[in-house]
Amino acid sequence: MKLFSFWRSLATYRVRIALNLKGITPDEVIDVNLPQGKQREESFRKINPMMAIPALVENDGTVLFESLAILEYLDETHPNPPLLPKDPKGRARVRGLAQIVAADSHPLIVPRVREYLAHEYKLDEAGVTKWAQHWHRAALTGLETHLQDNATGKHAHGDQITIADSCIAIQAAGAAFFKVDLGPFPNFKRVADACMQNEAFARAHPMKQPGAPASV
Ligand SMILES: N[C@@H](CCC(=O)N[C@@H](CS)C(=O)NCC(=O)O)C(=O)O
Repeated sequence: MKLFSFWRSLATYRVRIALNLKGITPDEVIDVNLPQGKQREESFRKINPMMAIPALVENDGTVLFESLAILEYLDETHPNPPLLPKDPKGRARVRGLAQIVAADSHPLIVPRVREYLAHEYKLDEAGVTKWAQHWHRAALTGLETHLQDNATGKHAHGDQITIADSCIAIQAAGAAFFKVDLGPFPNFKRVADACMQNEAFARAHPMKQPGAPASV
């Protein structure tokens, strides 16, 4: 198994968490340097035409793309520990929480969007950061309300770790990168902190990856 990764990639962080939880170690982790634009090179486009990481290449050569699809694939092929609840309503809630992060928030702050804002609309660094902070806070506001629900326990859905927790952990890492204060989001912060107590999450953190700087 090969994982295409970059230390700072939040979508890859989601996948690293699931791999660690499932006890899977990729045979190879291939660095795709996003600031250098390696994701746009022809060789990587053949792996993922969307020019984004993560991509996971199975031993038979099957290329898996889109982090949430990869998480569900890993959950189906390595059922223990399960990352989705058994009941349909619980599964829908967990997938919904995950998609607030992966579908509604994260796509607005990825490098290609920030670069487009800077190059096409001439936003300076402060303007791009303001954009990223705005969309972070929008997701955090929604998540905070959802996490006030009785269905939330130690983790996003009850006391078991689910794919929603991997998305909450990456949202918290993104908030730190973009200097978004989590003070107004105490339920979110509590769940994110609970994740970071888990070694699988802590080891997968961007700042623990090869190539990460000492601080951001
Ligand atoms: N929806 C995709 C998002 C993938 C994505 O945008 N990844 C970022 C890194 S976190 C990336 O590779 N960006 C490259 C770019 O924006 O140019 C997923 O969840 O896998």
